[in-house]
Order: sequence, then structure tokens, then C-alpha cells
Amino acid sequence: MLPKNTANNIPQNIINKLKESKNIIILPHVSVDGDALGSSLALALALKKAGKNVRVYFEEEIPQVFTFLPGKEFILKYSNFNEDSSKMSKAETVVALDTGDLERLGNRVEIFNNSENKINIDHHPTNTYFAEINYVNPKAAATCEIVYELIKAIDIELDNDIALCLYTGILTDTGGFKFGNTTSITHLIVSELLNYQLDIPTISYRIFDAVSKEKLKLIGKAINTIELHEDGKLALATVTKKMLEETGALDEDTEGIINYVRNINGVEIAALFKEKEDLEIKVSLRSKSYADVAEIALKHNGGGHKNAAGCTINAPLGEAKKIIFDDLIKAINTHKS
Ligand SMILES: [Mn+2]
Repeated sequence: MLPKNTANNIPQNIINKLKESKNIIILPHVSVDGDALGSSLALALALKKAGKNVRVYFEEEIPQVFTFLPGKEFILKYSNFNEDSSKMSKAETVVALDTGDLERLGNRVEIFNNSENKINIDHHPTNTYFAEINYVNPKAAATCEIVYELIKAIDIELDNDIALCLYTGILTDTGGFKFGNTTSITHLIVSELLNYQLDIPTISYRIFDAVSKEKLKLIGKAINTIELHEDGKLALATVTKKMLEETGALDEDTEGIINYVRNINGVEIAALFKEKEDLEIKVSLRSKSYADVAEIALKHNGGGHKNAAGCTINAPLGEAKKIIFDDLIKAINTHKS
């Protein structure tokens, strides 16, 4: 058992709503990551065991790196309410997981709005409390930690598949237990998950180390764009559409490139500008210690955590850099105690 005072405290109305509902839809955020996917599939697997009809709606394909996860049978792809041939995109209860704001639900916000009971479970400090029932715990390293508690609270037994999903989410959101969000609770939860059959070396390899030659070439190109400012405390890098075309890398292959930039000695803030469309630049932000990049992201209609955040700027690439540059410099020179 987890220490009571530090464990997540799942509100009773969430437990009740899930217990009472027969049809439940789960929504992870767009550009799904290990935590959003892991928490969604873990909750789906658990609720299925409790006899519920569960669907997990995605707006995109599962990233290749996570195709080893169980629970794919719950996943449906969604583009718009009227075209949904499954006619199931309406539920008694909808649960948004790992989603900081409604925009992060993309087109699936229709599903959210059309469902009877709306629940928001997340750990982003920038969460906008957009549902009727909200449970946001920024102390949780991953939404998977909260879903672990939730599954326990509803009295559903863990199993190998659920443990694999939860472990994957916690592993990815803590960067392999290396980020500052890792707590004693994280390790207590994982210590229980390790009682199930988890192939740790294989999971670690697939998530952190396995790389296609296309991705490696893209990393090379991105590294060549790195520019340093403010005595080497600020590092910027770029991934253009052209670079993706030239290397044959996938969109998801840009994941993790920001870490090379952040890891440079002396860098406090790293920013990766990814050209999604000509006028749509996705900005990933990382800080090493004191700088609060969530604050910068929030100012530009994004969100995230103090040391990892992101936003989208609708401008050409060069312009997007200029728009956010002063905020980056300011954050570098702001030392909060
Ligand atoms: Mn997360």
C-alpha cells in the first residue's frame, strides 16, 4: 500500500461515475505519447474487466514505438462526428486523460461535448479544469500514476497487460526515472508493477534506444541546425518538412530530438521548432533546472510542465522563432528562488 498522505486522492464522484456507467469513452491527447496512450489503454483494459463497454478514440495512428502495447482492440480512429461509421462516439461517460486543455482533444472535442458525464484526469499544472469533474494532480509524475490509483480505487485487479501499459507511461514521462518529477510514490507504484511479467530490457530498448536509419539521419540534420545564444544557455534547433522528406523519416521520429539539444553542457533552455505546415510551427521546450518553460508555452497558447512544455505558433518558421525568442531570453535571465 502507498503511504496515505502522499498518494493520489481520487475523488469519490469519479469512482462512482465509472462504476455506474456501462458505456465509457476514453480520450488521450492529440500527438499521443507514452503516458497518454499507456493510461488510456490501462484504464480501458481495467474497465473491460469490470464489464464495461469501453472505446478509446484516437485522431492519429499509434506511434510505431508503442505498437507493442496491449489493448489495441479498444482503439478507434476518429475524424468527425458525422462521419463516424461506428456510431459509438457518444457515451454516458467520457474520460479525458493526460489532456491539459480542450484543444488537446482536437476534433474529438465533439465526442467530449456530446457525452453525458465529462471527466478530466491529468497531471499537467497548466490544466484548465475543462470538465464537470476534474482531478488534476501535478505531483503525479505521469497520468499513469493516477490511473494506477484509480484502478485500485474501483477495485479492479491489475494484470500483466495493465501493468505493461502503466509501466510504459511512467517510464516515458519520467524519462526512465531520470526527470525531476520522479518521486518515492513513482518507485512504490513501479515496485508493484514489477510483480507482473514485464520484459524490462525489451521495453527499455524499444522506447529509448531502438532507432531507424531514417530517424538517425533526421537527428543528424537537426543537430546541424543547433544555434547557441546567451553564452550557450539557450539552444535552438529546427526540423523542417524538407528534412523529413529528404531523410524519409516519419513525423513521430522528431520525438526525442529535443533531448540532444537540452543535453549540451551549459544549456538551460532548449527549443525545437518543428515545421508541421508552412504556417504551423510546433515548438517543444525543455529546461534543465530553474527556467519555467510552461510559463512561456502558456503565453503562446500551449502548456506543459516547468521543465517540459510546448506550443504551436501560426507563422512561418523564421517568424515563429522571432515571436518566442524574447521570452526565451527572459526566462534564461530570470532566476527564481
Ligand atoms: Mn503525462
